[in-house]
Amino acid sequence: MSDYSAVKAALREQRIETPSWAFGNSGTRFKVFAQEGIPRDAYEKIADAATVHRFTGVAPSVAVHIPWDRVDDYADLAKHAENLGVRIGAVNPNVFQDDDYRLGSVCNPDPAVRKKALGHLLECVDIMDVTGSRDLSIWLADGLNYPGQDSIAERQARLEEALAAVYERLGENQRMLLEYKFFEPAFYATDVPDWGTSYAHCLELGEKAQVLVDTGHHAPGTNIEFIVAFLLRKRRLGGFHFNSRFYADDDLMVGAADPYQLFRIMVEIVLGGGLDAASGVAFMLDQCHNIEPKVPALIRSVLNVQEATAKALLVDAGELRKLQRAGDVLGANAVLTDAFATDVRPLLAELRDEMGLDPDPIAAYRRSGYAERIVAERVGGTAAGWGA
Ligand code: LRH
Ligand code: MN
Ligand code: MN
Repeated sequence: MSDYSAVKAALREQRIETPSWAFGNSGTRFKVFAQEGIPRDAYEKIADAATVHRFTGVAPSVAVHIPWDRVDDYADLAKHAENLGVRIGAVNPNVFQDDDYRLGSVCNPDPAVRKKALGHLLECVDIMDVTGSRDLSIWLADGLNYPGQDSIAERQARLEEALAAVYERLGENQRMLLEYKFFEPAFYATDVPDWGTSYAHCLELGEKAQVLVDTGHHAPGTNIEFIVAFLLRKRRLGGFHFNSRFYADDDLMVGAADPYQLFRIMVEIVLGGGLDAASGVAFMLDQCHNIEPKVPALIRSVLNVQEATAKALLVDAGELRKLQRAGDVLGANAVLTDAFATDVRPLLAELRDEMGLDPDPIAAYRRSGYAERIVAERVGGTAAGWGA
């Protein structure tokens, strides 16, 4: 059995970033169910993110999505975050919602549209300069619906050109995370469909370009922990967008669909040194809470990541290696399944107590009156930006 104090020390250091858009209303293409108390602007989204941090103690940053979180003064927004005990994390450009992007953004056949998209990506780096953000988190909706619609190869060349221009613009302590997704909104071919494509572009660009793994962006049955182990070993795992899925990019709460998969991912992270701050792996959530209340859903998600991490930390790495070398298939497998079967909730409750937090963050949130207060104070919350 591992040393609990080391497990707790590692958990204390782990940081989980919340996404601003998860606090807004969202839905499917069939219906957005509006909730009460929804943030009306980026300031209120940050206040909700700060609330998640207040009860969990490990979520001190919030990712923003531009233009969903557009404000006049980003320095003021950053100051607001700081006043509430959090900071602005990754900046996510949005080059998928304008009419101009019907045929893509940086891969669009029209140079004028490509120029506009690149301009927005660069503008987001300007915002990072002001907010002190490290990561530009790029996801492109570019792709094709029909064979023959455009040249797959030429689109890769256009992509390369735009990414190189953004990379050039990055400051010394800034990175570019390139997220992939195998389909949707494009249904025939996506321009960054998988980790291999993202990795190849990142390799060409340089060390500040890293792959972002959104757990919902793979075909069913994909071994995500393999991808994680590979990228971590090659020092190209920039971070995660955690969520869970039953079918496609469902964006459900992380750990809800398959906690064993989340555990297996975290095992590779722990064994590969991905919890060390020096590894630079960013643990971010990317979820939509279509029918459940947002703030407690995000608290629950943070707890789910912590539970998976705690179980992964319980894996006895020395014993595992010994059994692996001895070819003890069942023994090695049991090291993992034993750790997964351990109830880590008492350990996490103890840790929270030591951190001056309530051992049960969800119950504490419910008692706090925050939910009632935002319902009373906020009228006319906005949609997160899509799905309406
Ligand atoms: C795309 C995606 C990407 C976007 C977010 C809203 O499916 O995962 O990260 O920025 O959803
Ligand atoms: Mn994502
Ligand atoms: Mn997604």
